[in-house]
Amino acid sequence: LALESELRNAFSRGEIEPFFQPIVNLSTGAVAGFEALARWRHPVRGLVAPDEFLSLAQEMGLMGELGLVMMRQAARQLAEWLARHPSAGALFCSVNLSVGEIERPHLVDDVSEIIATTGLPKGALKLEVTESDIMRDPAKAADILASLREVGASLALDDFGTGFSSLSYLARLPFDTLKIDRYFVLTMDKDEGSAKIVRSIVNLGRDLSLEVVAEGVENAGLAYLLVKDGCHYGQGFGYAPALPAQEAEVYLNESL
Ligand code: G
Ligand code: G
Ligand code: MN
Ligand code: NA
Repeated sequence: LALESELRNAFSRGEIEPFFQPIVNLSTGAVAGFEALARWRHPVRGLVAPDEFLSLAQEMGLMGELGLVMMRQAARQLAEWLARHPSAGALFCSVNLSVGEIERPHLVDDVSEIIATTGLPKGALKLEVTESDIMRDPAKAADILASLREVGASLALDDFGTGFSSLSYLARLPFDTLKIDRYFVLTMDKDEGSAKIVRSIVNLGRDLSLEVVAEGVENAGLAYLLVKDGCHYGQGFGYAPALPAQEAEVYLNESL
C-alpha cells in the first residue's frame, strides 16, 4: 500500500527516468540508436528496476502515464544528442509501449506533440510493441500504427518469434524494425533450432525491407554469428546494459 502511493507520487515528482541501452551496428560497433528502459529513482530505496514496479503500475492504471513520461524524456534527450553529435547520423531512440497502450485514445496526438516540440526528425522516435499486443485486435492496431507512422514515429515489433502473428499480418503492418527475441539469440550458438529461427527472421526482414535488431547479444561470439547471418544491428550486455543518460552519451561518443 505504501509502495502504491509512492509510485503515484513518483510520476509527479519526476522520479521515473529512462536509462538507455545502446543498439549498435554489429559490424562496426557504432551506436545506431538506443532503447529507453524505465528506472524509478526512489529517494530512499535508490534505483528501482521495472520488474519491481511495472505490474503495480499496470494494476494502478498508470501505464499510459509511464509511456508518456518515457516518450517525453527519451525524445528530449535524443534531440540533445543529435544536436551535440552530428556525426552520429540518424540516431533513433525506442520506447516500449505496454499492453493496451496502443489503444489509448490520445496516444497518436501525444506522439505527434512530442515529435513537434522536440523537433526530432522523422523516424527518430521509435515505438516498440509486441506481437501479442498487436494480435489483440489486429485491424485496430493496423490503423493506429499507420497513424503513428504518419505523425513521424517509426515502429519496432519487439520480442519477435515468441508470439503468433501470421506473416500475412506482419507484411501488411507498417513496421520498420523487427527485434529478435533474446532467447533465440542467447541460444543460437548451442541450439540449431534457435540458429535456424534467427536466420529465418533475418531473411524475413530482408525480404520485407525491415531492419533487424538482435536482442541479448551477450558476447562477441554471438555478434560474429549474427553478422555472418546478415543481421546488422544488436543490443545486449556484450556491448552495454541500459545506462544513465550521461554514460550513454559517453558510450555513443566513444563508439563513433
Ligand atoms: O531494463 P530491465 O531489464 O529491468 O527491464 C525489464 C522489463 O521491463 C523489460 O521487459 C522491459 O521491456 C520492461 N520495460 C522497461 N522499461 C519500460 C517502459 O518504459 N515501458 C514498458 N511498457 N516496459 C518497460
Ligand atoms: O524486449 P524487452 O523490452 O523486454 O528488452 C529489454 C530487456 O532486455 C531489459 O530487461 C534488459 O535489461 C534486457 N537485456 C538487455 N540486454 C540483455 C542481454 O544481453 N542479456 C539478457 N539476459 N537480458 C538483456
Ligand atoms: Mn523492448
Ligand atoms: Na524483447
